[in-house]
Amino acid sequence: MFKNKVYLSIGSNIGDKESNIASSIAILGSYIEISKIKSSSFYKTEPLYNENQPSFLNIVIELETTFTAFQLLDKIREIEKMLGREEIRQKNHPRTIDIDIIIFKDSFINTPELQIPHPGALLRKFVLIPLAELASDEIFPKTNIKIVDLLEKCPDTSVVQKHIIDKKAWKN
Ligand code: PH2
Ligand code: MG
Ligand code: MG
Repeated sequence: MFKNKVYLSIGSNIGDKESNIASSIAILGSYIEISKIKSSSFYKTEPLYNENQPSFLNIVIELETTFTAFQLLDKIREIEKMLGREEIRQKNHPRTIDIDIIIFKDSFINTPELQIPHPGALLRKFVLIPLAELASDEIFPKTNIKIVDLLEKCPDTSVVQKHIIDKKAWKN
């Protein structure tokens, strides 16, 4: 079956952030419909939009999948629930895990429940910096601009720092 190349942004700012992110990757990798997962470095990032909350850990992962975008969204919601994310939650409040589809092949989707490419991605260094690590020379869908050039133009001035991961969190 045809495989779609996908980029996901993953963030956590409650509890053991490293292990929350590690678990989300492990669960994604357990589906036979998902393969070739590659992760960016981890970044410690200043919270955007609601500054009155703990700092985030953020990464971007690349993967291939035979899921459609909406099937992947369903799985992501299940994984977020498994990892303790509360279902009814105000926008921009702390979360154990948040997994957002940034790019799904060259798809353009604009529905109330799913927008692809992610409309906020170009304004967020916590997305563009790890994305550029994996795909700097790729064109961001619908912009005709390389990801590395989008990062250069990004107006976001928040702090995004490389974070050395604690290998113990990855043993389970
Ligand atoms: N996610 C948000 C809002 N603000 N800030 C950072 N640093 N990292 C995030 O993942 C993040 C955010 C909404 O999903
Ligand atoms: Mg989000
Ligand atoms: Mg989300």
